[in-house]
Amino acid sequence: MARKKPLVVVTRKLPDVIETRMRELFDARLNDDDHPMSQAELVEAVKVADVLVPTITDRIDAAVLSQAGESLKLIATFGTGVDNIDVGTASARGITVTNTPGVLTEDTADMTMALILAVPRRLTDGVRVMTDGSWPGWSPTWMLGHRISGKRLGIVGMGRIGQAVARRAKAFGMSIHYHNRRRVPAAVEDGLEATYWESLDQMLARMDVVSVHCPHTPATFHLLSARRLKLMRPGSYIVNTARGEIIDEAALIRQLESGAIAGAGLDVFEHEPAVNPKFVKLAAEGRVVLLPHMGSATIEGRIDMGEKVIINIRTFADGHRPPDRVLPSML
Ligand code: 8YV
Repeated sequence: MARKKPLVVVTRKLPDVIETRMRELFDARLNDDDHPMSQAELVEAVKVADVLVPTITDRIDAAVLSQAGESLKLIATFGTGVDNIDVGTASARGITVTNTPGVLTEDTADMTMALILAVPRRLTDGVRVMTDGSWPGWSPTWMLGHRISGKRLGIVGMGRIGQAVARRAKAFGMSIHYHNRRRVPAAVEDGLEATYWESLDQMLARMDVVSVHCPHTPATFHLLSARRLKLMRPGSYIVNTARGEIIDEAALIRQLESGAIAGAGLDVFEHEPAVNPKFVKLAAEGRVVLLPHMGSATIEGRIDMGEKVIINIRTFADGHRPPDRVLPSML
């Protein structure tokens, strides 16, 4: 007799090809209208599911997990970051957590590179004059930005995405510097001609562009604090495609408003989907470029993520250790 298919609750709409496969393989409960689930809906989901497939828009905290039914044994999140999940509590309740690392590295690095270029080269200023019809015609001293070639890029968090950004930035002529909990292997450092800074403070004080790529954990919350942002060089830029919570946003706004930091390229925010209106004002002035958390938003990436979720569920359901297990000790 065929084994009972696991009941898999997916909290948001996924690409059609993934949902079709999930329907074939699992007793899949999908979210056809893609509405973000309330905490009450999440509680209902964990009460009945064998597997929960959440995304970044779901807060799977201790309160939700305390309501989980006996059958919930796997949370296979659709995404790499797990800061929206209380992994410690899940693990204590015998619930395995998996994520989707690796498949969104290149897309996120591409978007980071776009932001590294966008602010110094005044991309949105240029787009604006073309769409509002205010282009006065070419002039040698008009719409001048700053060169990025020859500048120092400081990468905060040299994991997969940090390294992918470093490869791109090196090809654009930037010199690569990084701060990480652990120094990366010498072969990686040598290939990137990267300089390791044990002290984040010292690195920040010397960079032209700083780009954030560490995960958001209790240890990295406001890692770029008011004190650290003040260490940044006058005229420098900051880019964040990781998590909004890693930068003290109020302090960043102060530094941008005073002109101490020349500009910022931000894809992520502390209180998503809310965006501080001061950022919007700065964006209208061309001082910052804002994107709506779309670093990994490619159809190819989303399908790869979905396939990883399916592999994790299948492996787990077959009684094996899923490939992308996240342990509390990894955070
Ligand atoms: C995803 C991300 O879009 O994977 C991550 O950690 O930040 C994003 O690129 C999102 O998390 C999907 O849940």
